[in-house]
Amino acid sequence: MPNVVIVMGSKSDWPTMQNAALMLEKLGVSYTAKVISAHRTPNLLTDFSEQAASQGYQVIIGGAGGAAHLPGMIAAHTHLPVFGVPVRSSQLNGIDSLLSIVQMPKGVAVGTLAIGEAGAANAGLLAAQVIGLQNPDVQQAIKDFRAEQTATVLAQDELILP
Ligand code: RP5
Repeated sequence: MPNVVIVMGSKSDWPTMQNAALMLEKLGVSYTAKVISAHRTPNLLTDFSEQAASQGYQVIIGGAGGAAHLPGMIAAHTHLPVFGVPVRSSQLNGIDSLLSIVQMPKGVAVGTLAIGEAGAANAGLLAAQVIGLQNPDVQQAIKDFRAEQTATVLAQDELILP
């Protein structure tokens, strides 16, 4: 069973959520992705969330847009860590998604990321960091990725300065 499961409310969320998948791939973390809607398939959402831990998943990434209850509802049904990604919506540009996900009442936690692609990529990174606690290969891949990122920025500086 993959370590991480990416859940999204609609197939239309995939262009955003694939950034989480790409990050997990880069860091060598096994994952799967599913479309489950909090509003349109509520019973499936409950079943999935209740069984996620016994299925062997270790981290859940939930992405949704608009009235984005998905990550919070998943978190309500599982003790696994849940990271929420606000998907940019057409009406309110993702502010609605962000506020829906971030304002969890005390007692049920969702780690909320930034709106859109950066948030999805960072959700993948955070999920990998959790998996990396028990997996030295993933931990090393994260260190390599960070070093690569640092080198890229330093190289940009050299290009600009005389
Ligand atoms: C949410 O509604 C989904 O997460 C998606 O971001 C949004 C729009 O869904 P579609 O109408 O594109 O299926 O539940």
